[in-house]
This record gives sequence, structure tokens and C-alpha cells, in this order.
Amino acid sequence: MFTKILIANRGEIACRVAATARRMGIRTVAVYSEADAGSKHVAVCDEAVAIGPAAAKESYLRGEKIIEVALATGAQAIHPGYGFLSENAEFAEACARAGLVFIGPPGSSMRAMGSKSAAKQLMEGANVPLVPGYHGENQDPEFLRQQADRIGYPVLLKASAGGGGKGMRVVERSEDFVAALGSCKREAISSFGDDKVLVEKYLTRPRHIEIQVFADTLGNCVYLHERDCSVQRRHQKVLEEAPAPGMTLDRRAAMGEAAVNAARAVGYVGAGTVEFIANQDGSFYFMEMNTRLQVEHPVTEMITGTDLVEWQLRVAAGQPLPKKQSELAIHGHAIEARIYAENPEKGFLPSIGTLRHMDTPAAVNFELGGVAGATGTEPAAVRIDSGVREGDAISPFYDPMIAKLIVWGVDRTQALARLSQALAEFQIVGLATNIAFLKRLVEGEAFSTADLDTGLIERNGATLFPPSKAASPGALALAAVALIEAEKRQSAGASANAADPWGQAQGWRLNGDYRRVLSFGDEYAATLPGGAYQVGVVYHPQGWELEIDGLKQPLTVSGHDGATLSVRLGEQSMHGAVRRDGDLFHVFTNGEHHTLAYNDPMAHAGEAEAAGGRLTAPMPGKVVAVMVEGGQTVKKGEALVIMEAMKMEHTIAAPSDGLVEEVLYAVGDQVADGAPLLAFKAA
Ligand code: MV4
Repeated sequence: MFTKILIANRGEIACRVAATARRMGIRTVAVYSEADAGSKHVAVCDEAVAIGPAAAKESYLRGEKIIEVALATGAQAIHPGYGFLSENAEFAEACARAGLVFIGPPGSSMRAMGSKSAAKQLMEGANVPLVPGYHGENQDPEFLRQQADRIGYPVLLKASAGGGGKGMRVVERSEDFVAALGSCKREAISSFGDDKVLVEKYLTRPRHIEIQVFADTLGNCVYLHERDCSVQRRHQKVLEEAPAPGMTLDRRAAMGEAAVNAARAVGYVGAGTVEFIANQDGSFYFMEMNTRLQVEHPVTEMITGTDLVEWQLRVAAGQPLPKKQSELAIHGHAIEARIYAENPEKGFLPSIGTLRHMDTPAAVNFELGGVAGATGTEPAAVRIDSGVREGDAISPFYDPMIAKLIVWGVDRTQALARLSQALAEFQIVGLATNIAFLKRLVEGEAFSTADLDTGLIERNGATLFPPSKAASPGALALAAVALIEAEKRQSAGASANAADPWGQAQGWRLNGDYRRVLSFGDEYAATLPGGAYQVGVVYHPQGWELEIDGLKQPLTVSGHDGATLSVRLGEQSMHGAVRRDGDLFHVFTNGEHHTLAYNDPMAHAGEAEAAGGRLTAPMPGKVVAVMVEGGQTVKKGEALVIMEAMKMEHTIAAPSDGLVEEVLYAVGDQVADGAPLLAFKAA
């Protein structure tokens, strides 16, 4: 077995490979780009070597540099992860020439599977079912149209060198064929430099079902059952699960054997995935083979109790497969959700930013070596594979994946419940994520009833992308309480019971009633007449009241530790976490994440008035300091008057360069809300 391997990747897969290597007592070498110098995968490896600037082609795609680092550090093998160089035949062969073991298939297998039509011709000879169609060399338009007529419409035109859905055309009628063929060929030649096209019967509501295969160098090859990856968006997988809902034992064996035949046909070694497209009746057809470990491999690990990276390392070291086919039973059900820094409400645009706060559900974190089921125990209910930590920035240079959330249950129902709960507990502040979208997807009718096909997301857009809805009174109450607590903590400083601002003796206990209106905004509030939610906070000696939408209700804070709050508003108790990021209040309650922007009256105190020459008190209070006098010129931001309100000091600053014409109050004066404090003339 190797004593040291180089991991030629980054992010969660690099961390994941490092976790298994560590568990096996194998030392690891990380490579990183300048943008990744402080990243998690560098921290979790034993050694780390910089290999170039942020751009992948100047770093993670630099095969010769990576080989040089492997040799220099004494690594015996290179694990490519997925993406980057993982399916690059030239790199695999360059490793071998350098005396290094490439942990993956031989370059020849990659090449065999690289071209769609070549792969299909190979599969035909290997008794692997293909979609009825034509994928030969004759590209005469009239000949191809006759093939389409024979197959029966609708047919699908596919660029042979294409992939990921690019270069595909659906043709409904014979008379449309030649035009569609021309268009498909033009796109193929411009996108792939090869205009060869194949024609297939078009499956209208297909499922994407893939089989994990594994072959060693001693002639053994097994399948580790199927994954259903039908839930995709623009050919990017969103949710993956194992086993596939509705799979029968016979069908599973047939697909598994077909996948093993496909692997053997190309002399495969290592972890591979044979992708099939299937009709709703279960009939299945070869689509393509991925000659690498896939992102979604954890769901297979969870139901079979295997560590596929351990298998990769053992097989690459010349050892036999750790299990025989008969030892690969399915236990339970696993689902994976890919958590991304992207904004579903903005067309899934990547959301670049910093993970100011990342609370994850209680999980058996893979780094602890707790590979689900590998020890024969019940798999971990929740597993998180992530390449980032709280405080990390999501790099704009690479795939904006934050984590893979994988859950296991004794059956699909339990796995679904656990995934929904885990998504509710996955709380991220600092950038937009797809978590709320994933939760709607998982809890939606289609996915929860396993009514799966590759068009699921597109067909359920209305429920998956609902119009923005009003913040609940509970969310507003939690935000109001969090704001008040923060102000009390700030004003109480380190005083004895700052921890309990609601119980402070000298806290808000102003004599008589105290009323304040907190203003919060969000997308929905912007459509309201006042453009914001107005939350009235009233303090009586008997206690607190919140007024929302004209309804006054007593409020008690029953518990708070850190960010989590438990409050009772009227008859309703609510619990949640509130994370503040500047003036943004991220309220996580009732499984939802609502972002409320606090309209801080102090933030722009006097701006409007300054234009008109008056700076007024933003709330009732007492003048505790006057820093200027009439006739003095001041600079923008210069402190003019300090007020004390709610036991807090508030500085009224010059909103622009200008002249203080007159100071209207002296130290010690009480001032009412809105009272003009000084006459100011902007320059
Ligand atoms: C198909 C198909 C329907 N009929 N082939 C999409 C990219 C590549 N993986 C093959 N793809 C498809 N091939 C026939 N004959 C529908 C798709 C397809 C798809 C397949 C799997 C997963 C997601 C998909 C999304 C759109 C279309």
C-alpha cells in the first residue's frame, strides 16, 4: 500500500480523499492555487505545495507541475478526484511514464468512452442495451432522415462529441428533420470541432439511473447498485439517491450486469459509473460511462457500507476488490443534496461572498473516519462532505459548492424526513444559497412521492420558485427581540447581567410606557404601501408588547443562548435563530430562512434634515455631549452631538461638510423624538 499520495484536486473531494487516506495511515500531499492558500483541503493534508495562480488552467490543470510535485514530495500515487484531470488520458499516461500510479482507469478506457458514438458501438458488441437509433458513419442528410423515419418520431439528434446536453435537438416530424440536422451539425462543429451526429428515439419522460461499477487489476468487476440522479437542472445534478425508487430486483441485476459488461468491454480498472436513461416502465438504455469517481458516490457508500476511496487506493495498489458481488447488499436509503453558493431567485447565479456563519446539522463528519456503515454499524444519519469552513470565502474561480449533505434512513420515508430536517438546520449567513430551494424540492409533491424524471424541476417551477411571501409575525418578533437584545447588550456593556437584557434591573425600566417602532424590509415588504414592516415595541411596567399589522400582543422572551431565541407572542410560542450581518437579520425559524433588512433610523440620522438645514433627535433621549458651537465649519462624519437613548449613546454626525449655524440644546437637556438639535447648512 502507498505511504504517501498526492491529491490533485481541491474543495470537498480533496478533503474527502484526505479523510480516507488518513484513516488508512497514508500521508497526503495537497496542491493548491494562490486563491486556495488558506483553504480547508490545504489544512487537512500533511503537506501542501503551491502550483500556480487561481485560474484552473494555470494550477489544477497543470499536469506536468503536479507530477513534478508528486516526485519532489515522494508521493507514490496521484488521486485526481473528479473534474480537472480526472478523465484526462494524457495525464494518466504521463503519471505512468513518471513512475507514478494514477488512481483511476487506464487512459485507453477513458479514450474508449470519450466519444459517444464510439462508446455506443462498443456497447452494442458488449450486449449493453442502446436506445433504438443510428450512430454510424453515414452522415448523408437524406439517409439520416430515413433512419429517423424508421425509428419513429419524436427522435433526438445528438452531437457525437457532445456531452451534458449540449448539441441536442428534438425533432417531432419528418419534414423538420433536415433543418434540425443542419442546426445540430453547425452547433457541433463550433462547440466540439466535430459535426458527427447520431439519431435516437427520444424518451419523453426519462429517468437518469446510473450504476456504480468497480474493477480491480486481477479481473474482478462488480456493481455497487444504482443511483437515481433524475433531479437535475440544466444538466447539473441537484439531488441523488440510492437505491432508485421503484427498482425491481430483476431490473437491478440486469442493469448491474450490463454495467459490468460495459466496464469489461473497455478494460476498465477502478471506480466507474455507467449512466443509463430509462423509461417510466423501467426499460433502460446506455447513455455514457464516466471514468472517474462521481460527486454523488456517498449515497452508494451509505447503502452498501463501503468506502469507495479506500477501494480506489487498494485497487490502485494492486490489491483485489475488498468485496465480492454477493457481499454487496443494500441497506436502507440515502439521499444527497448539493448545497451551493448560488441564488435560485436570480437564475441560480453564483453568489460570491464569505461564510460569515455556517451552522450545520449534527452530523457524523466524514473527517472523523466514520464512513457510514463501513464498520458494519448503522450508517450515519447525516453526513456532510465539505471543502469550506465558517469564515471561508467562496472563491469565484471554481465551482461554488459549499457542501454535500447526505442523509441515510432505514427507508426512503425516513431519509426524506431526515433530509428535510437537516436542510432546516443548515444555516448559512453571508451569501445566498440554494438551501431553501432544496427544501422546497425535497418536501414537494413530486420528489416526496418519487414521481421522478429529468424534467421534474422545470415542470414544478411554480412551487419551487414561489413569489416572495410576507415575513411571518414570528420572524418579525424574533428579529425585533434580537435587535433589542443586541442594543441592550451594547448599552449594558459588560455589566453583571448583560446576558439577560430582558431581566436587567436598570434596563428598559423607564418610568411609564416606552414605545418604539422598528422598521424592517425585504422583497415582499417593498411591495407594501410603506415599503417596510413596522414592528411596534411597547414597554409597560407589566411587560412588553409587540404591535404587528395593528395587532398588539404581549411578548415574553423565554430563552436565549447565543443566537437561538425562544419567545412567546400572544398565544404563540416560537423558537429560532437570528444571525445579524450588518443591518441584515437572518431569521431561521420553522425550517425557513427569512432575511430582514433593519432600517436603522440612526444610520442616516439627519441626512434628510441636513439637506433642509436641521438635524433632529431620532428618538427621545438626553443630550450628553455637544462637540461644536454655532458658526463652526465641520467635515462630513464629524461628531456634533451625543445623545443617550435607551441607555445607549448615539452620535449625531455631520452628514456632509458644512456650517453649524446654531446649537439648540445643551448637555443634560432632555429632547423629544424629532426635536431639532442644531441648525446646519450643508456646504
Ligand atoms: C436523451 C434524452 C431523451 N431521449 N436521449 C442529456 C445529456 C446526456 N446525458 C443525455 N441526455 C439525454 N438524452 C434520448 N434518446 C434526454 C436526455 C436528457 C437528460 C438525460 C439525463 C439526465 C438529465 C437530462 C436532462 C435533459 C435531457
